[in-house]
Amino acid sequence: MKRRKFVKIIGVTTAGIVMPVRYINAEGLPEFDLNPATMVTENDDFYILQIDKAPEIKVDHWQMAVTGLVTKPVFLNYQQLLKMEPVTTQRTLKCIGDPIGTEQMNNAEWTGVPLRDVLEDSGIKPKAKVVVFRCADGYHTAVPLERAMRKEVLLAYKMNGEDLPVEHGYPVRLLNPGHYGVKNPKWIMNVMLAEKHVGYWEAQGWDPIARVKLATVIRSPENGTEIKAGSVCTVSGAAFDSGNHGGIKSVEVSVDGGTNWEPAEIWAKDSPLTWYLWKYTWQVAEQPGEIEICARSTANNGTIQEVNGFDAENGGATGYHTIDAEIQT
Ligand SMILES: Nc1nc2c(c(=O)[nH]1)N[C@H]1C(S)=C(S)[C@@H](COP(=O)(O)O)O[C@H]1N2
Ligand SMILES: [Mo]
Repeated sequence: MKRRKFVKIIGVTTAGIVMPVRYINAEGLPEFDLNPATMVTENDDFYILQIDKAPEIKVDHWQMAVTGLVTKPVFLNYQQLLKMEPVTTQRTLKCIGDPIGTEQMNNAEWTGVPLRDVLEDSGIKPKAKVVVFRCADGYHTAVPLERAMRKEVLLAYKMNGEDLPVEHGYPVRLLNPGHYGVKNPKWIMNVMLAEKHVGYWEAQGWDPIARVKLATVIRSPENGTEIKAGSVCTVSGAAFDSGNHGGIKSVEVSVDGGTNWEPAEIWAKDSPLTWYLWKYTWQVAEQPGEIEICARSTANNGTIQEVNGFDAENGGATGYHTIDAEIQT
């Protein structure tokens, strides 16, 4: 058992702004739990993002059709899908609309079959350039054919050992690494080979390819935390590039707004297609004052995260995630 006695404190800054609730432990030190605390996110804690209510699909009636620019349309039902050679692997999903990935980014262990194992039998015509997914909730999106044929692209039907939860796409969703959540359609009903297609979000100005950008998120401490001068704190979070830069090589933390950087420890990882969890043990200075904590990553291909990433609204955010905190005596 961890010795722990939480005391809730509502702080007020000098500017008179109410700070969020903070916790101190039995020793009177602020305590920041590791966040994320586990490599795999439980199904109930995994973020949910969708255009409408989750459709309830009965598997007895579910059948996925592969149509369009093919010589031999394929029809696959749930039982046939389960009989195929499965792959079980961890994958992280991140929403394109989430700044840096502060909330809408989680990791799970999924089971499914490579999409290409299904497409292979359909006789794809040379004119086909994209694979269009039509979903039971009305959502639709397209993936370039050469990206869709990668062996890592899966039709997933299990999440953390359970049947895919309704909210996450039951019975079948796509896992399309290297691309933001928008390109990972849920509740797939129809797969159509086509020359081109404008998807649901692209029609509203979002990036049609949606490659994941290198980003680092600080999940603990939270913005606006008060920190005891001279204490020892743990700063923690996650870094992710979805394999687009070869995975994460190292993470650094700055507690002075980006002037000086210290190496963080990557304490959990699985593959470049999953998030890298990091932590940094910080000996807090004795002087009180307001500070900025930021974090950045270097990828295995040498890419270093830039300070001035844009909040590129339609292409996914980059740049440093910055936390404002206050050291107090
Ligand atoms: N059918 C369908 N699939 C969808 C969506 C949707 O609205 N409908 N939203 C997409 C978006 S924007 C994201 S970020 C991911 C989120 O997946 P999750 O809800 O399982 O976390 O689903 C994607 N797949
Ligand atoms: Mo998303």
